[in-house]
Amino acid sequence: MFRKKRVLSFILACIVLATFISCGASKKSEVTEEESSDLIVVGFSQPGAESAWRVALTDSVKEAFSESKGYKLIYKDGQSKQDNQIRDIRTFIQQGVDYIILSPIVETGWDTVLSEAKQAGIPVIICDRNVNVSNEALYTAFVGSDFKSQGEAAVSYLEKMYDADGDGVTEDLNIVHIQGTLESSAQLGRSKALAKAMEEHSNWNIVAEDCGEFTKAKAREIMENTLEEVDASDIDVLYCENDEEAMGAIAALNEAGVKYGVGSKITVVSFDATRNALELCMNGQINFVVECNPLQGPYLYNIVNMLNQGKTVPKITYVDENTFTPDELTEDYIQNRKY
Ligand code: GYE
Repeated sequence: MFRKKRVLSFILACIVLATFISCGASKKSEVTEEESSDLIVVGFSQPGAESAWRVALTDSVKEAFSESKGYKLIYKDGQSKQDNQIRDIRTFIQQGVDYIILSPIVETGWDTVLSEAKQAGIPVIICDRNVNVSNEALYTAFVGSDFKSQGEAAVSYLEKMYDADGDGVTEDLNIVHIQGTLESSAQLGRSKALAKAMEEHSNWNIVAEDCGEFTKAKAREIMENTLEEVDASDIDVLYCENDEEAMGAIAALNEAGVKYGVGSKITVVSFDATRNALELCMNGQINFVVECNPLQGPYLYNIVNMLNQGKTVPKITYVDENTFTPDELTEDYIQNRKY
């Protein structure tokens, strides 16, 4: 009887202890996730996963803020909606993260949520695309690309290519323009450069213009529709605002049996310089690719690290970027590329 009682109280004690441990454990994991631990917590809000480029950006940021370096990264995908990104930032604020990294889907509409982060004392670093806010003090720093320069690089390639005698007067050009997500910095900058060139060259014409959302599927659809309305033999240039769009448009041209690229009438230009697009460029299917560097993790890491040490950080950091023509590319280079 006595033994039975002792066994019973031992079992009871075990249950109490197990409950205590499990409660403690779940509480602890909540705290490490949301508030404190030795790790510095960074919330990263991405607009989506629409392109290989964006996947490369996500991987680069995850790699930079690893636990082995003392960071905990909380990653959120906004599923291509600004409202979701705003909700994700509010969640980060509630969780009391130490830093927020925001890659904004579009430029405007961030004032309120950025003010909330500022009030909570959480530094926000904008990455990839930029924001257009009433007060620049709403964010700490920007790391990303100069999209207008990227557009200008594409335009100046076209200007040189179609001005064989170098007198500044180019041939007449009919351009198909497939835009990226409207109102995103990447679209605005790349479109702005083309629009400026249109003003300068009265013989440049846009024969079709539509938004491909930076996706292959949408761009393919746009190109298919364009080929129904415009005679392929009238098209000189295909200006795609990212590689996915170039690949989608090329798929439509292939399907329709239309020739393009080096040695053909249609010149294709694209932005990003992902491995697949560079492969197409090396084979002459894309004439010119403007690089957009998604390997921004190390740049962001430096900024956060400096802030941790109480140092002042530069307000704007542009990442290193390049341009490519087929003759500059080798299989080795492409295969060793990170994205
Ligand atoms: O060009 C495109 C991506 O914002 C720079 O977004 C980025 C753009 C990039 O989906 O592929």
